[in-house]
Amino acid sequence: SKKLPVDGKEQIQGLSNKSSTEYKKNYWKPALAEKPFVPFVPGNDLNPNGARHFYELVRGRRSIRTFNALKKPPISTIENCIRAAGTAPSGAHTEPWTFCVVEDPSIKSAVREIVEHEEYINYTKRMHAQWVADLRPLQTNAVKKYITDAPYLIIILKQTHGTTDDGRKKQHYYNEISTSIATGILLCALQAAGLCSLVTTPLNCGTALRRLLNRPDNEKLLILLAVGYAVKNCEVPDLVRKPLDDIMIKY
Ligand code: IYR
Repeated sequence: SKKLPVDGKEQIQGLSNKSSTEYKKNYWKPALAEKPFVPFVPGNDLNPNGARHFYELVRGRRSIRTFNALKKPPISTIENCIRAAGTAPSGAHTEPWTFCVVEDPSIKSAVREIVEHEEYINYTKRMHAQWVADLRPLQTNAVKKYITDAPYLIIILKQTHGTTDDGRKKQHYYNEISTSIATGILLCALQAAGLCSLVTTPLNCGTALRRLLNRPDNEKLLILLAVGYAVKNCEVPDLVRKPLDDIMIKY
């Protein structure tokens, strides 16, 4: 149904006695290698308590805003959590994510400066009064001490496109959904490792953070995660989660 580009017609001259389906198959090369399937190896098929244990683990996750600046988890733990995130499913297996792990204090300070500058404008001008009111129970504001206190920042970028091995533009389908799923897995892995996190989506900071981190412009800021341990007397909002009956509908 799709027309071949003009230069594509030239490339398939030699195939002109074959069917048009055959032309297209030869012109529209997939970004992934076309290889024979391999046997599926089931991961964890005999664990009747697995889901309950997993729920017990993840229900303890809370976003915290006061990090212990003196207690730093090993980088190997962060690496394993990001390995876990990298197992996420993605559109056409494009793996359209980049996880920038920042521990350098001077880069953290620069991130904080960018975010606090924009958040001040967000809170005072860009966000609707209703939005600001809705955040009051969470006691957030434009001061972002957690950015310099947290031992690690994981700045998660979605790649809007990539490059194939032979130098063509590679489409990254559903890059935002794919990267968000990977982030969900990352949050679970951090929880499993006993670490605390804060998910933030700094409004209007994308370009400045991308430039600070020297990333190309096909990579767009999705989420800034602060990661580490809570301070000793850390407090969190008294939130209640929806019960199962409110989130699950059986048919
Ligand atoms: N990005 C701002 C505001 C903010 C927005 C939402 I929605 C939150 O759940 C929390 C904060 C900030 O980080 O303060």
